[in-house]
Amino acid sequence: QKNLTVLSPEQIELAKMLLLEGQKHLFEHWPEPGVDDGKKKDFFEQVARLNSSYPGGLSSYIQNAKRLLADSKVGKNPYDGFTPSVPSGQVLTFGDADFIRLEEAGIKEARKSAFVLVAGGLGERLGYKGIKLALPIETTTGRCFMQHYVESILALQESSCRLAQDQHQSEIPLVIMTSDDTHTPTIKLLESNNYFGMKSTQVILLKQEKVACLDDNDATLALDPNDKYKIQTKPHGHGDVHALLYSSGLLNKWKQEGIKWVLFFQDTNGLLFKVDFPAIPASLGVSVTKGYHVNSLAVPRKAKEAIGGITKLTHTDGISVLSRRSMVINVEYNQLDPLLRATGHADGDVNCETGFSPFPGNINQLILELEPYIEELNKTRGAISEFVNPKYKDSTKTAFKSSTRLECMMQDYPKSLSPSARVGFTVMDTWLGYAPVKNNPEDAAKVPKGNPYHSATSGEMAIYKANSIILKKAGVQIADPITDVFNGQEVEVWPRVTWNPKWALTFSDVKRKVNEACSVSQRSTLVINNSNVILDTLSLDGTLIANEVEVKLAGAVQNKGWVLQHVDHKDSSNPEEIRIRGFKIQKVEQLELNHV
Ligand code: GDU
Repeated sequence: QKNLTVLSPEQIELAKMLLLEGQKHLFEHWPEPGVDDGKKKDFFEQVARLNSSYPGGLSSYIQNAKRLLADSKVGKNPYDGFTPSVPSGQVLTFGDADFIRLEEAGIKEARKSAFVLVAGGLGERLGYKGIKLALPIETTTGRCFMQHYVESILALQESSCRLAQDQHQSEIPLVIMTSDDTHTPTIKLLESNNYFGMKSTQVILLKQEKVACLDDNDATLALDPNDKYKIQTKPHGHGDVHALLYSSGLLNKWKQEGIKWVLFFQDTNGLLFKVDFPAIPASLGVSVTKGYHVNSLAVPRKAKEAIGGITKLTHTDGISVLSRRSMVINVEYNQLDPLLRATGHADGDVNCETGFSPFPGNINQLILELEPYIEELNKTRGAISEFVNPKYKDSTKTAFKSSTRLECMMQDYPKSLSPSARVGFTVMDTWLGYAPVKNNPEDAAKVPKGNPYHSATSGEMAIYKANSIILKKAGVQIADPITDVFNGQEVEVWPRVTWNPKWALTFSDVKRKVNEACSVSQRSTLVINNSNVILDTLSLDGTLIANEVEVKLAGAVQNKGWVLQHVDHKDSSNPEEIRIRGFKIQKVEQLELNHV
């Protein structure tokens, strides 16, 4: 009470709210007024931040926490009463007539889209200290994920405006959601590289706040063990992106500017724009032609692979916490297997005759139609269905091993939609796969044989594989891959083919620039850095880097090339970004075409 005198009227309101919510322990230890007054003000500044960054404020957070903790204590399953089944969605077959049609529809529409990259996670699992956006997507060119994403969006913008004969040269906005862990290094990466060619005004950073930690089932807010004037906080998850977009006012601004689609993606999916053209233009084409309000991109998924499964959930009586009788939604990988076992599938999540789980894998690339998205957020303020995952001390479930917090995921957005919402998904070809960079070498090496490693090694090899297969589909003779083991992971090594998004964004672009009379040997490296490079009668056995603006690559090119050298991930003489992939490229000899 006495301490109230040092607080502003707003802070007094917050103090009253905390008392009402049973949080008086937060102040009980406070000394007399005059002692630590500055720290007390800092404490309330933090409370104000926690209050304003959560839809409904801190009191809603505490009430939601109490409810979810009570459910967790009694072991309530959020999917109780739901029966899972395999949903049907649009399957894309790379390069067929339907695919080309969708791709074109998507490219045209792309200039009316905004991209949102969630990049607030530090990626502790990867064992890399920096931000993941700064990691090389592949080490042949060393281009980082951020550069790749920005250049791809710029190339898409250019193609889209050209195809639609857009005189206004629309700019595709790029929003990046950061967190306290990633905000400053993300700005530094962008600024020190001149935003990789994008206008700085085209990039918008929204920082997510962490949420308060909880000490017990009564949702007692946890104090920071090192600072008794601070509430302990932890990340709330990528679901925050919806509330941040809502509160930023960007959605209405975009609507006025004629934007129709919002595309969400994650920090390390190298295949997303690089090669899996299906992922962006063709899936956008699916949204356009099918009129999907929500379109999730999916890939064939190995049973138990650490990506969520797209599942149709049907409720037996129509009354459910998810408020809908049936819905197509992501079921997280750790929940899918138990859900299947509990509903009569004795073996749980297993591969079917295709060699994959019948439940397609969610890659968390979502395409939302802007207008219905705004309507929904006007109702929910961006609040997303949450969950809590406390680690209990014992089976009485009365105490936690360490503090916990509520979490949310961006792909849970459809859970609050009405049954009339058009929610669909698009599955890509098997050969493209999905290659995020999430696991450190030791964990990746433990992944069951045949399942994807999700490591820096597999992420880089996937790029070469996909690029090689695309050239092959366009008619180039590409040598078969060899198998090699890096950091204990057996991978296919294809020719190291990379290109800048300016060179080709769609399969039609590739076909236009490739003549069938070309060949590339397995030990080769081919880097295409410019838009007017034509693969004419090239026969490559070595390394060729085409930087030239306009060149026809013809005839035989042979040299000692670039060689992959094994690196042990424990060998600290190499930088971390090399060690996590288990190889480095020894540049022995190459032909480089540089003249303009
Ligand atoms: N992220 C944030 N804020 C957070 C947590 C994460 O922005 O508080 C970002 C990360 O930077 C990353 C993305 O969200 O870009 C995804 O984070 P993780 O890689 O840690 O996600 P998970 O592997 O736990 O799982 C997610 C989905 C799964 C599946 C999988 C595919 O939840 O359903 O789609 O990605 O890679």
